[in-house]
Amino acid sequence: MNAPLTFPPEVHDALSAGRPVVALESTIITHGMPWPQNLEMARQVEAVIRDNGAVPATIAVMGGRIHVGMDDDALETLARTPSDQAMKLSRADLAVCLANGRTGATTVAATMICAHLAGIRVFATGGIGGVHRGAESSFDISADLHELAQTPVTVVAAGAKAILDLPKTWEVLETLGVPVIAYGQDDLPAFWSRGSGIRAPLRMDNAADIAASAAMRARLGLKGGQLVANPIPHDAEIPRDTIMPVIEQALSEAEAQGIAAKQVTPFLLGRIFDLTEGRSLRSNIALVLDNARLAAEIAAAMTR
Ligand code: PSU
Ligand code: MN
Repeated sequence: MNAPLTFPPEVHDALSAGRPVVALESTIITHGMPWPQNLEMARQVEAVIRDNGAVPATIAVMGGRIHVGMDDDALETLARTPSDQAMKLSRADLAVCLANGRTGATTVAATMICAHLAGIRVFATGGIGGVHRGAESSFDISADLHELAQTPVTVVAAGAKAILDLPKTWEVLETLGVPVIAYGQDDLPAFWSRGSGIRAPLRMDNAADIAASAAMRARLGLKGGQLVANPIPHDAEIPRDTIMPVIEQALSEAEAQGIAAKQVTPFLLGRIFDLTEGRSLRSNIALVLDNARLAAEIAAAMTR
């Protein structure tokens, strides 16, 4: 394979020396959070990974290349790019974006593909995409789920975003053979809230166990990755009773305005930000930072 990958020296050196590297996505920067908090989040997340002994590699497509790691200027340029000027890339459109020399931000699915091409085994984000409410008529199921089933990267997230139909999302992951591992508790987390009332199929309490199960999947020749569902830190949590009515309102506005396909998730996150006067964004940033810390620990355990 001869994929068009570009690495900053720090990432290149860490990968060749077998030191821990954590991949980060860029759709959360261009489509998931407003300027300038998106840039602050992107910088903080990289700092947390460094503080925990790993090298961060934020992934995006620019100038016909997959950038696996970006310097601060590139990060700022991407964070300032209006969401309608960056493609929101998944498996379906990654190659098109590269071939046409366009700018693209990678979702969970596309980031997993790029991380795997680069030899990175762990990736931290906020929440994965999943089965949208009403999927029984819209058929809107994120390609993130199928990517977890086929690309061997461990994804650390605060579960799936609570705007989704969480029970259906977990059912699909089970069908696809993806290990869904709650970290440090029995309940699956629900993004802004620590609990969901749904018991996790698997639970682990330390990074070494997560690293060992990824290694065992490889020994068994099993395709696909793992989802580590890490609950949001206590002090940043929004209780379910508080966030659910807000989600319901955002969902009904999306339906009334005919929002569909790739616009759904960014629209809902934006409305929930407005309706909570920014609280949802502060929580989202806090959970991403904690996921980055855990991902760095897992990456370190994988190199041992
Ligand atoms: N995590 C966040 N905010 C986000 C995302 C993740 O905290 O915006 C992005 C990821 O890139 C994920 C995407 O892959 O949302 C899901 O989009 P969709 O539902 O259209 O598949
Ligand atoms: Mn979708």
